[in-house]
Order: sequence, then C-alpha cells, then structure tokens
Amino acid sequence: MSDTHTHHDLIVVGAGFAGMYTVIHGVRAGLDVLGLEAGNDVGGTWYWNRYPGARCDVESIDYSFSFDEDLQREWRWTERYATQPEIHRYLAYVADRYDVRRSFRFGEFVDGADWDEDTQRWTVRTRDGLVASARWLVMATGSLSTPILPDIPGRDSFAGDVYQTSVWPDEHPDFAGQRVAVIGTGSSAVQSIPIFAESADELVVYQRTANYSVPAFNRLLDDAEWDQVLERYDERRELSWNGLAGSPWGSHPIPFEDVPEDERDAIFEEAWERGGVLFAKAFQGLTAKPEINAAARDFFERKIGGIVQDPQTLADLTPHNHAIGTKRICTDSGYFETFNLPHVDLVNLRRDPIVEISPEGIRTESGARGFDVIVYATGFDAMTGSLTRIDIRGRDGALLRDAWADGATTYLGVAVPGFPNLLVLNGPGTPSVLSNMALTSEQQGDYALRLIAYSDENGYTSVEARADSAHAWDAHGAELAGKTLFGDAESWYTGANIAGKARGFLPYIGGFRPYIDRVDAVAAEGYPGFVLT
Ligand code: N01
Repeated sequence: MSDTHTHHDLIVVGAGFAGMYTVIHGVRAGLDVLGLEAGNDVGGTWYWNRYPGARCDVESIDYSFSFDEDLQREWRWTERYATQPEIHRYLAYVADRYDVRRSFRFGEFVDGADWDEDTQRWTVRTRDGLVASARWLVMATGSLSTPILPDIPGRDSFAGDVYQTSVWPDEHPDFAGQRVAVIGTGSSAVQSIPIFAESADELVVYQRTANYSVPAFNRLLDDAEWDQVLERYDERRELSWNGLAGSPWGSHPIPFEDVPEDERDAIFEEAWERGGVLFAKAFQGLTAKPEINAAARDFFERKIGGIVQDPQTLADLTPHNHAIGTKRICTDSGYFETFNLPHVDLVNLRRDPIVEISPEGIRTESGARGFDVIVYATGFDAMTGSLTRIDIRGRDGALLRDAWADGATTYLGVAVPGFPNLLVLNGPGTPSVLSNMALTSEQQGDYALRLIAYSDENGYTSVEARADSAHAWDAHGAELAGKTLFGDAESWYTGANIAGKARGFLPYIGGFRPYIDRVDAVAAEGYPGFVLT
C-alpha cells in the first residue's frame, strides 16, 4: 500500500507501445511525466499475452518504432513474424535505451481519475493507494487489454487447471499427458491450438464461430534478407506511413472487375502466400463488395478443403456467418492441419452447445467430456473496456462509462466531450487495430503531445472536444463503416462480443494516412473542433 501524492504535468497510463512512446517524447519535450502501469514491466499487450504461440500478425520489421533511425538499425529481428518473447525483449530494450522505466511506476492499476475544475488538473488513483495529479492525462491503456471470460453455468466449479490466453502464467504449464479443452477460436486460440496439440494427450476445441485463418508463412530472417531490409527501410517506412494500414502492402493495382475471371486465382494465391491478414488486401474493396468477398471466400474454402481430411470437421471449420476479413483474419502456423491429428477433436457449439462446466469437465447437449485443463481464449472487451472499467470522472463528476453507455463517442478518436485534458491513444474512432499499432502509437503520441504543446504555448489551461465535433466525427466513422461489410459480423470491432455493450463500429475505417491527414488538418487550423480556455 502506497500513499504517494505527487504532482506532474502529464500522467500516462499504460506502458505498451503508445505509452512508452508518449513518455519518451513527453520527457524530451521537457514535461514532468509520470507513467503508471498495471503490469510489472513495460510491454502492454506483449507483457500479458504470453500464451504459447503468441506472435504478431504484422511483420516484425514493420511492427517496431520508426522514430529513431539508429534504433531501427541496431535491433535485429530474427523472424518474419516476431514471437511475443521477442517483441517483449524489443520493448524492454527500448525501455533501457531511452530510460523509460525511470518515469514509470509498475504494478499500479489505475482505477480512478477525477477532473478538478478549480485546479484544472486530473487526480489519478491506483488500486494500491497511489495518488498523483497532473494537468494532462493520457490513457494509453490498449485496445485489447480487458480480457473476458464466458458466462457458462458452473464455470468456476471446474476442479482442474484453468488458463486464459491473455493472462498466461510466466511458467508455461506442461500439457504432456493432459486432457485439454480450449474454448474459443479467435486469433489467440488459432495460434496456441497447434502448440497445445504437440504435448496434450487429448485436445478438444470448442468452437462457437468458425473463423478465417490464413497461414503466416513465417520464416527466419537470414542475413541476406536482413541486409536488404536495412537497405530499403526508409522506403518501406514511407510506404507504411502513407498506406491505409501502416504497412508497406497495398491491394492489387488492377480492380477485381477488370481482371479476367481465370486470372483472379493467381492474384488471390499471391495474397495468400504473402500470409495471414494480408490476404484481405488481395483486391481493393474485398471487405466492401460482396462479389469480391464471395470470390475470396471461395478461394479460402478451396484452400482449407485441401487440408482438412474429415468432411464433417471441414464443414464445421468453414465459416458461414460472416464475410472474410470482417473479423480480423487469423494468422496461423498449422491451425487447420491440427484437426487431422487423431487426438484432436472439434466441437461445433452451434450444433452442440455447452450446457455447463462441472468439476470434471464440460457438458454439451450431446454429452460430457472430462478434462484436466480448460483454456479460455475468449477475447476482450475491446477498445472501450480498458477505459470504462476505470472510474474516470470528467466535468461535473460525470463518468466516462456513463457517457459511453449508448456508444463510444470521441473527437478524432483522441478526445471526449466533457473530459477536458484527457487524451486517449488508439481509442474508439482511431485506425489503431485496423492498422500497424507500432506506427499508430507514434502518431497518437505525437498528436497528444502536439496538442499539449499548443495549449501550453498559448496559455490555455484546458482543452476539451466540442460535442458537435465529436458527433460529426462519430457520424463520419459510422458512414464509412456502413459502406463496408464489417457491420454484418458479430465481432469485437462492433461490441457484439459483449452482452449489453452498445453496438457501433469502433475503429476508424477510413485508413491510416487519410486519418492522419484529417487530424493534422485540424491541428494546422488551431484545433477548431476543441474548446480551448
Ligand atoms: O479473441 P477473439 P482473441 N462460448 O474475440 C469465443 C488480436 N490478436 O484473443 O466468435 C464459446 O477474436 C468467440 O466466439 P464468437 C486480433 O486483433 C492478434 O482470439 O464470439 N466461445 C471467439 O471464437 C484478434 O482479433 C494476434 O462466436 C466463446 C473467441 O472466443 C484480437 O486480438 C493474436 C464464448 C474469442 O476470439 C482478439 O483475439 C491474438 C462462449 N461463451 C490476438 N465467448 C496476432 O497478432 C467467446 N467465445 C496474430
């Protein structure tokens, strides 16, 4: 229990990519910065999600900070898609290099923040009793950092071992000789299931929704390839900063309609071999136009049809209720192949729902199975959960949780009416999860720090988004999302995975570069959508 009461210019909550970047650059800008982080080290997502098989689905050479040429050149990635331990080592290295930990207090879970109109400051409290105040509060609390468990009768009665992919223990449990159940088939499950299958005696996957997954085609980066990367890093970064998703990859230049039917497969094949989520970029408009999406689904189905041997398992693994790419395409290494193994089973919960969890195992309508281990890979209260679970009180004591009860509203994704001097990074209304979070974190951190500098230089003490500009931003985002197929999927992008959560497409779908251009234009005009006093 600590009762420190300190005063700062800026409090940054979260030590993932965005929080670290903001702390490094906030300190460089001469601000007195306090960082608060629930985990015991830097890393954010890459601190917590240490389940076996965890990797990023953005290539390592792109999924890294770009702000320092020296850093970029001295860190040598070993694989095309970096593992969680490697990304965590990278962030720890960055922390050492820029002395980030000096500004952070670790093991401090922020559970409250109050705006004081009289002092024009935020007072922030942690669960363990730390209290600190600052003129500015930056929430870099992550888009996928509030794990959820399913509400299944008897869930807590299970007598065996229980794990959650997103809060995996430091010491990896040994599943040798164990009967293991996995609930969920999102990216976390898709990455970990093949690894669990290597050691478990018996592995049963409980699937509610079949998911699209494309092989990563991961490989080691040898010295020759690394030299090529270094030679062309600038070009690669430029493409990423100017692209729609923060990576150098774009869609095929020729529109789908203009490619003869018998040549389309070759383009799909090329995108397939690029790996993982990049398949969604095969053709422009793949996630907006039903005919392109149908062709992509057909290609996908032929691919997995060539892998999964049992016809019923293949039918169950084939997604039927959403367009490809409208839930994030999983990036796997041997996922579908795993279901050909004799000790691996799939339970299709649409046909055979779970009735209860008992001390011995899981009972579905068709019968009970005993387990030694249950792994939950059941996702997150995405994009808003890490903010709404904190008592953030703005003007007149209003809670952010209440302000967002009917849907998250933001201006430019970074500010919320009624919450002066609160800046949210990678929040609802930003490209964040649809883009490369390493670069979006730099962009978001810069934007927040520029706004702070502008306010300070002009002698303002509070900056608040105007309600009408936030409504216009929300409407703009909703209009763009409405032109796509994304709304048809029951996904965490829309809040559909959380009972009672307001529905609405949460990330900004207009693309990374168009987003930057829009928000930079607001800055260049002196922040007209904000009230500065
Ligand atoms: O979570 P998810 P995740 N009974 O929400 C199921 C990023 N990420 O941790 O689809 C049975 O995708 C649920 O079923 P349904 C990436 O952006 C990236 O896997 O709701 N099942 C679903 O199958 C990703 O999208 C990487 O019907 C239940 C699963 O649990 C995001 O994080 C790796 C259930 C949850 O899937 C989240 O991924 C990992 C219930 N009651 C994560 N409740 C990479 O970079 C939920 N489910 C590769």
